[in-house]
Amino acid sequence: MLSRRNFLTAAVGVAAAGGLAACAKEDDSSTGSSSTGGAKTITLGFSQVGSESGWRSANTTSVKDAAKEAGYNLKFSDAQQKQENQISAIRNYIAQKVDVIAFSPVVVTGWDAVLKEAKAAKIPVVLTDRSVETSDDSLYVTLVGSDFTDEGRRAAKILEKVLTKAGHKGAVKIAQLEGTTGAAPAIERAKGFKEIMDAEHKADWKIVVSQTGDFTRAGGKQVMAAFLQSNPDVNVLFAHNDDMAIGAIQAIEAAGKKPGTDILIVSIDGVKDGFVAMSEGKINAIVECNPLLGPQLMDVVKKVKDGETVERWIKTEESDFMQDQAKAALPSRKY
Ligand code: GZL
Repeated sequence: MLSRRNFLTAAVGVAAAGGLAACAKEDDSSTGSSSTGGAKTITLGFSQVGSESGWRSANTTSVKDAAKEAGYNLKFSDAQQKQENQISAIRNYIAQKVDVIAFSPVVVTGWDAVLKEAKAAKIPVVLTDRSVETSDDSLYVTLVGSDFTDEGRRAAKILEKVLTKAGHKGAVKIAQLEGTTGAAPAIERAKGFKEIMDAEHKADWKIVVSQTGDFTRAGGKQVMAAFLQSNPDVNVLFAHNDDMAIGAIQAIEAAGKKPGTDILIVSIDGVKDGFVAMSEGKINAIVECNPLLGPQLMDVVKKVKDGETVERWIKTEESDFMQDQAKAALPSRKY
């Protein structure tokens, strides 16, 4: 039984969190029904980064569909790419005493305080998609998501194939469109790409300009236009996601250049519009980053709720695609 003071604190907490989180978009897609034959329905609190890209939209759909399929009571919030909205959403879920909290952290730092609150409330936390830096490994149970450093390595390796196929001669002058500043995929994709470049192409590859486009089409277009002004001799674009690459294509064409020919483009994600751009010859290769994490996440949530041991990192399966594979692959793409 809550004492009056505790009750008020909790009530204030919920009101405050609710008020703060009002800036975020919330929906409570409770399914009500239990899929476990009478056992208590699992309530999952999920804080999503935002809706910045085609990848994110596909990820959100996968999470919501999988929660419905599993018969979970899903509380979902869209943080609009603001960490403060994610923190208030997590506080909201703590106040509501959900069974498990899952979230895709918009950036890697700044989570210890709120994760300690979840730990104190004995609510397990599962990371999905992106990881965090934390001083205490016990603050989350597992990460369900991709190896972004390996995606960066794969991007460099497939660029080698693209350059060979294009018969490229001479210096490789790379523009890099980085993801959201401070986000795990941005940090790690850049790191993996640089690892291969430094080890195998020190003499002829150079990243001549690099800036964040925040994973959005508008960001990619705006920053690429600036790149073309400052570095007109750029002949390769490495984009951390398809949405920025698609925005950059608009800027490249506006500058009277041919994307995929004058400027070779390697991107990451593998959303449908990325495959369409490849089939049109405007993107040369894509490293897949699978957003369909919902089923794996719901499986882990049940195990965590039941106190089972789970792996610390549950990685997703992914492939890589060259331009000439795009047309054949398009009909079977799921996102
Ligand atoms: C990667 C994910 C990234 C995608 C972007 O797992 O976090 O965020 O690559 C998305 O498209 O915005």
